Amino acid sequence: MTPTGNNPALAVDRLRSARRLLLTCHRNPDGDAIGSELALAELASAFGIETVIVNRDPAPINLAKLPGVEAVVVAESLPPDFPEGFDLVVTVECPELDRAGFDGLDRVPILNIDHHMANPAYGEVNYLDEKAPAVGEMVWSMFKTAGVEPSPAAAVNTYVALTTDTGDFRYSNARPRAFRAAAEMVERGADPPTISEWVHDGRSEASVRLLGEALKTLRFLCNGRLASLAVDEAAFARADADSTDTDEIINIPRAVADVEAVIFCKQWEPGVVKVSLRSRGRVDVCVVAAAFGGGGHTNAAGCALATDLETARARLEAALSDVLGGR
Ligand SMILES: [Mn+2]
Repeated sequence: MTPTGNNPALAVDRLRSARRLLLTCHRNPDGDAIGSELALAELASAFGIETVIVNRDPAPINLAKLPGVEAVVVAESLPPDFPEGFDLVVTVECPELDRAGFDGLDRVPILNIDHHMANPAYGEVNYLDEKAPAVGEMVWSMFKTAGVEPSPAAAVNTYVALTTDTGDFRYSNARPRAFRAAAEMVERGADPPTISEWVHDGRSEASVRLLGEALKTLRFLCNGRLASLAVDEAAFARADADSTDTDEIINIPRAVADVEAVIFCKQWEPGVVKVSLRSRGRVDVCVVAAAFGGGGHTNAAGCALATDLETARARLEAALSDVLGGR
């Protein structure tokens, strides 16, 4: 039987028995993915386990100051000594294994750590907790379960995970559990003003130029309850931007009064449109993302469509309009 549950002891026990570990996360990593990876690498190291962190895509520039981030390898393929050089793969934030962007990860036993809805428990061991505010908070629990004192760096990295995934404690996952973990992280060395400055005031120039491109495409539907943005390859080129520069843009229309949901369609390579969805309150964008083969959370989800930008945008607008009850 596959051990599965929201039980950090399962994950700690499996991790402890590893000798050399490959750690990875979903493509286009965010603060929760990177912060969780770095903290997990520290926990593994406390167990005497050598860890290699390999991600398919670079982290956004606003995460560049995370302690230990220089150890993260960004590569298009797995290391040359994979699989024989490794006895465990840990995936964080991967609701499906292929979200990591590497083929053949399952040639090594997998420990799957995630808080997305509908993760199918593809690992040998699965530590899954849909109610966790961030995977970083789950990793924090692993330290406590293991009896390993987290360093200030681990406190910083898990706090970054928590603050980014809760939208600075503004989203619906900002429950007492998130604040309890945050208090412990702050007690052990995470400094909220410093981290807020990294996360919000560390943007690239290109991301601001791309915001300008995106805002030119902004339209409101459903009597102002739905907002939609789209950036194509030409817009990325004009802004001299890449996939790491898109992160905060969706939050601008999300902050408009009456807006309940936002669609942001991004095309930085031909034939594939990446879609981010955000909502406020009761609108469940995860259901919409899932209808297009994606997933996520109630208020933040995403999917990818193999089509052109305007077709993808129109399909998502139609789907969200249905959810919101008409254009
Ligand atoms: Mn997360």
